[in-house]
Amino acid sequence: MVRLSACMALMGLLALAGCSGEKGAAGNAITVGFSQVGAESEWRTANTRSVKEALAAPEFQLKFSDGQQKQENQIKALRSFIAQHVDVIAFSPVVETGWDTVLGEAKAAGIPVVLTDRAVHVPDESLYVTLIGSDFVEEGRRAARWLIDDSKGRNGPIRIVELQGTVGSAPANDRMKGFSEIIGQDGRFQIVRSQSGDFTRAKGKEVMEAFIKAEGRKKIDVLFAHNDDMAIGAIQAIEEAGLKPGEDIHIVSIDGVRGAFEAMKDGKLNATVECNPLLGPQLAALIRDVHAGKPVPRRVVVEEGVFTREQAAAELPNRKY
Ligand code: GYE
Repeated sequence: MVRLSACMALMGLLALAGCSGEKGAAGNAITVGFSQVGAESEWRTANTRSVKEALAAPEFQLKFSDGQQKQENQIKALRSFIAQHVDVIAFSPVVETGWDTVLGEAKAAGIPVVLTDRAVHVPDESLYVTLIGSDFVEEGRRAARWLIDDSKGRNGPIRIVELQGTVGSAPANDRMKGFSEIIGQDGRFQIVRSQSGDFTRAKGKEVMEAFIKAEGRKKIDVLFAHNDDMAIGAIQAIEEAGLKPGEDIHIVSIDGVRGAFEAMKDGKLNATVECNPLLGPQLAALIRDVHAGKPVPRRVVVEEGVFTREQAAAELPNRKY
């Protein structure tokens, strides 16, 4: 009792974070190692902000690492989290494959792994506890359904170019899959070119320039971009080629970031499929439960919608990312 009150006096309100001193300054805080993909898009920076805000002191002690879109950096970060004996590892894997060894090491060290945003392919499902993130296949389907709706009364062939996300990443694989599943049911559509723009504006612009050049005099009717940033880069390329984005080439992308709403307001982007990056609070709740040994659902899906040019001006003030 005496010791407890002395400790509380010493630490003041921080006593809430615990007096054991077991984990140094962080007291009883849950230590979380978070390995982020990078800072490639508006989506990603909003996601990082949300995670950092939700996994804040005194309840959490966050060790944050930016992988700069390289798997080797993420593997190094995970190994360093294991060496530091963090309580929980949370991470957003840049690609789906190649994680078996390092996740095996986390398991051997008794550290639970929570996947956020992107999935992995591992032969042993026990290598992670849960995955919180969007349904990317459904997002691809939504983009395709919007396009079919937008193309009412139009004759084929409707020629589509596709800007894919990072090669081997869950959102690129799944969005491609969902989109072609729906498009494939309508004989008018043809995906004439498809290449990765790595989810960045700069690459989106570069690849779109190459598409326009390669297609020459053949008309590109539609651009499907796996994220808004690549679409925004591509819009520049389209304008520089003397064409009108949103009119000459109809554009649908995914994320629903502020930049996309602004482009829609200007009439240059036709639609965006929402992908919510604000996973922080739900992630914090999952980590709390995992740390407490409570059962958690194997998959937590985020709810999302689709927005068009017509809705952009009214929706913009409500957007949180
Ligand atoms: O769509 C893209 C980001 O994994 C859902 O990654 C995320 C994707 C998002 O770079 O903008």
